[in-house]
Amino acid sequence: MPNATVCLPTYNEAANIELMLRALEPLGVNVLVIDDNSPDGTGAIADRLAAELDFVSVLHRERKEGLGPAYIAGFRRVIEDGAELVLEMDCDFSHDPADVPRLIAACEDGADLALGSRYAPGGGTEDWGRGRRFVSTGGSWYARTILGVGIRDLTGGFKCYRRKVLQAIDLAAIRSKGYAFQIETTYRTLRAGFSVVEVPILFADRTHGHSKMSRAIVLEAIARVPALRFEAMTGRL
Ligand SMILES: Nc1nc2c(ncn2[C@@H]2O[C@H](COP(=O)(O)OP(=O)(O)OP(=O)(O)O)[C@@H](O)[C@H]2O)c(=O)[nH]1
Ligand SMILES: [Mg+2]
Repeated sequence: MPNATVCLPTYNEAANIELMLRALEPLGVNVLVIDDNSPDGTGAIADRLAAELDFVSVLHRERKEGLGPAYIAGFRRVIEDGAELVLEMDCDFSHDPADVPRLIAACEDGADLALGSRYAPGGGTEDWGRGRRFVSTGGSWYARTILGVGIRDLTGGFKCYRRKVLQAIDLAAIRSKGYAFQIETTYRTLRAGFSVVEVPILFADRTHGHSKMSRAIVLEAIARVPALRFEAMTGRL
């Protein structure tokens, strides 16, 4: 088993954090919880669990700035601590902890970035209405077409990177905060010449807590995609 660390960003996940850490425990991974001072006390629960469980540590940040800055802070920490594989995962059980070993295996089989994919053959989403399915598949189609890449699930946030990828892409240059962060990191990985492999996953809806998705996050992604393409065309990315 390689040295693999799951970065787990949390904002108001008090109902999920303990269940998630217990579910990850048997997998042999390290976990870094990145909590943005959640008002519901998620950070304190994570601290209590970190004191009990060797594989858990916690990075506390002062305020909520979106997923992107939280992940970048987490990536820096786990790279410094020597992780060979770095995973991204939501703490709301939309991403099944049981799929973590499949993402790790894809990297061990040669992928530089393994992407949990809802839209690769064999993947899917659970009980989504037509509206939501349209927004999500439409969003991936929009990004794939404008960026000119073959990846089907560009907005997904269940990923496993080899260490060298995060060392090669310019983390300090990433400005995206919401879904756009997922698109941008995968695009930068492809542009840097690394191999990206989609691993089919079933995406479940959260049962506890609330989504942090907002209109601003969607608008950011719509605007960032052509901006990324432009930066690539003008040699800045
Ligand atoms: N540290 C930190 N974590 C965040 C922030 N925003 C969201 N998260 C976490 O990121 C993960 C994904 O966020 P969700 O609220 O599920 O948003 P989503 O998955 O994009 O939206 P849904 O599909 O509706 O669930 C969860 O673990 C959140 O707690 C943030 O600003 N800071
Ligand atoms: Mg979610």
